Amino acid sequence: MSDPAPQDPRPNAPAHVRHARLVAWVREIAALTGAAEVVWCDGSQAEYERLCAQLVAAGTFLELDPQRRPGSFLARSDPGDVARVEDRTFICSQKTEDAGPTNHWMAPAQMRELLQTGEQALFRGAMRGRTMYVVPFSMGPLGSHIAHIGVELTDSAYVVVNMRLMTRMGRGALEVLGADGDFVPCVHSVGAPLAPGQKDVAWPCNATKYIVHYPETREIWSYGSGYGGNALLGKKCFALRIASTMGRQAAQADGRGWLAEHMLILGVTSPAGRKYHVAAAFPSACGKTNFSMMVPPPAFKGWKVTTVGDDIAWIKPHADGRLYAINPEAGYFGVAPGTNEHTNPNCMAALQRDVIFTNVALTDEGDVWWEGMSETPPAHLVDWQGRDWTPAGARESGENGKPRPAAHPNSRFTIAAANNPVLDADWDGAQGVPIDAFVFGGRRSTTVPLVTEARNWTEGVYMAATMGSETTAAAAGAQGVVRRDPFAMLPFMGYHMADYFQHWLDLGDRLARAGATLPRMFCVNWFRKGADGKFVWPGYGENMRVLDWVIGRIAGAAGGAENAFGTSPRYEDLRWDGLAFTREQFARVIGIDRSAWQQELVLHAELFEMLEQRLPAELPATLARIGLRLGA
Ligand code: SAT
Ligand code: MN
Repeated sequence: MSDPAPQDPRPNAPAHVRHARLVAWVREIAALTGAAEVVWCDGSQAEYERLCAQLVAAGTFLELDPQRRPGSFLARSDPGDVARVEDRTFICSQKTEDAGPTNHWMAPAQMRELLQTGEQALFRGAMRGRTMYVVPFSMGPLGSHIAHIGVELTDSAYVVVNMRLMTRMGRGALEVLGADGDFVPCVHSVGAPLAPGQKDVAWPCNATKYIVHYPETREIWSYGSGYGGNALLGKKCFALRIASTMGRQAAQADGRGWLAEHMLILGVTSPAGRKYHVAAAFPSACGKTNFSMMVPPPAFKGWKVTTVGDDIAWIKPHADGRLYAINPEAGYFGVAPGTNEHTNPNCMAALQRDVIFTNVALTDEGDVWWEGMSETPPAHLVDWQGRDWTPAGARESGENGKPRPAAHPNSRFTIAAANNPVLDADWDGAQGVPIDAFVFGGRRSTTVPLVTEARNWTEGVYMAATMGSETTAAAAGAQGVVRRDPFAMLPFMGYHMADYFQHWLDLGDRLARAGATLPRMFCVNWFRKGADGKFVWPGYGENMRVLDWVIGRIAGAAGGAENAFGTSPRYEDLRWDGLAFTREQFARVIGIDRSAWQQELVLHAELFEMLEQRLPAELPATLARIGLRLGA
């Protein structure tokens, strides 16, 4: 007689879980990771409050003063776990060429050995002494034909409460899944098992980190980090890396497919009540949240900007031939530093209650502060690492002539979309909203003009594909370095970047041939600097002037002048009422410096060379045309 199977200490799935495959997978991962307990999350408010209280008791959360910031908490991460880790992010397609030269790749079998199957596999026993939470979630409105379901298994209660704000999480998602629906399995461990009696730390994590995607089998495995996009697996891992591959694969079935993009979606309504929808791609920490919640300046009385999404868009062609977008998320994980009553008053209002802050500073009154929240910092703070902080001390201990920041530059807030005072009425609609324009923007202190419209879809794809941006604190590594960031998707592409360009070109081509009106394409840059090192363009609410021109172009009402790359406004083509901005200043944000652009085109060519094997011929052809027009 063989030994009886060891008693499974973990309770069974609750009665309402009807999905046998899901239950079997949960058991399998619980066994692999050695989790002490399995908890199925229902997504209720009571559950959220219970977990927050538990995080307070564990020292992960500090409750903020309920008079000043009700329902809100501050978490301080491990100092080594503060941003996405791009060099630890892998696309494990069967063939290395399918991941392409912009991604890190490892053979799936080798990665599985490392993570799951090998004797020393990282996930083996990774959750010992911890609870494994089962977190079912919907990316997109529950039941929308554009939405998809995921289930994250995680040993971090911090992740669970963030997922509750960021996604449609819990019973509703399970109901959509039914008895045999498809879901993307997401396994997450902070990689810090606890021995019996071992005391936990406030922010468990592991120096070894792996953020792993298997695009063919649509699986996500994340190890070692508890932070943001590394750990909230619905966000970059699913909604961008896996979803981008799903959208392209769908093209093989229906000839069109769909797009998963690093884009905000906003509605803009004119005083006459005409509403337009704009989807805009910017790299991380380049102002997507601010743009999506923008308050038009007083001169634009009667104009309204409303938020559909602040970070990610899933975009599908509709029966009417137009592209419709949903926001797959249900909350915002935004950058705190720089957010204030001027840069984003709507966000400041949204942050008044029910917020999870991570790595911002704590005031003596039990509230939060970050660089840029007010001009003068409070006289005393506790910084993001829990140390005393004063302005004088910060100056002394600073680096490169800059005071030591009280909040980490990539400190974040997590809020439900429902907190947003300018949430778009259609943000949760199953059909999505029809897109009138795509905007692509990078952070460039030189070279790229304030705004340029592409003359056609191919030129728009070219603009997006060759976009460059200076790196920010959203990812670990050097900051302020210009790199090519095609479509702001460089860190988020699930397959070969050149195949992605082809997917965009094909989609436009098919829709145009079916007689559809395609969205117009624009390239913007809010970040040109003057000789004094200061931004020339005032940005924020004043970006309404650019948005107004974009809408004017769609409506056929706004003028412009052609340059080598497309059409840009002349001074007289923008509205200037209520803003003192001279022709000279305008020339500095719109001008095209021929030699800087000749340099820029060399960088475009370098990108194309890297992607050469699969690069659509239209792109180098467009490059050559621009070179000619520029007189290169
Ligand atoms: O950490 S996240 O990836 O969620 C934020 C960002 O980089 O955009
Ligand atoms: Mn982002």
